[in-house]
Amino acid sequence: MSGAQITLWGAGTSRTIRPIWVAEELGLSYALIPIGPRTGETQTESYTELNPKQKIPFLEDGSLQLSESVAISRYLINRYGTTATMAPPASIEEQAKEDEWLSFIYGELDETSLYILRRHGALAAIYGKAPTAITAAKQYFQKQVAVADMHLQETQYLVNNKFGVADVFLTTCLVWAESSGIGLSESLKSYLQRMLARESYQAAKAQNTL
Ligand SMILES: N[C@@H](CCC(=O)N[C@@H](CS)C(=O)NCC(=O)O)C(=O)O
Repeated sequence: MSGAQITLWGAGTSRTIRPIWVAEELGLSYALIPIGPRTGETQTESYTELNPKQKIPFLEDGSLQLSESVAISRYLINRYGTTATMAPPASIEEQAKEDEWLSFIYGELDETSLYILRRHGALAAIYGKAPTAITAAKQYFQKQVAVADMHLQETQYLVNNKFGVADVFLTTCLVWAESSGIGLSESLKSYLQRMLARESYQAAKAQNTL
């Protein structure tokens, strides 16, 4: 979309789709610069000046420059969210439960399980082969995700029974898990179906291509 003051950098990964999905849920106008990982595009001088981490996703909104999929997604909701779209947590308790789920999903599912699988599976040429780490990471994912599975037996969404940023993160991890050959329970599959059927997810998926 043109004329937007929000610029999102990065496409093609489970992490880049998160802020794109949130922007779509919020109905925001944004410009997407679809640079990809390991294409050299995160290593250029101009991008490194913006984000010395040389990673995607990255956001510019006016004078604000922000990295990290969690921080960007939350920022968009805090700044632009409404009760009609995705509202910021309504109480300290709701914020605390969202923090709990997000920390768990990002720490245990994304970084400790799925990213280890990726580093030592698809990216083994860069990070080294480690078959034991792969097996352990798959088992670890299954054990950890069971907690979300149990919780979702009682509620449609992770926090306060309404769609929120924790659902964006869990969904993207479940898609990533399935594409890494990790089988999901029937109940997680049906949660995933519901999330993937959201119009904004479909719009984000179409945008998140290189
Ligand atoms: N903690 C970061 C991780 C970002 C990250 O590692 N992104 C990868 C792609 S998923 C990347 O940019 N890699 C850079 C490269 O390999 O060129 C976040 O959640 O945003």
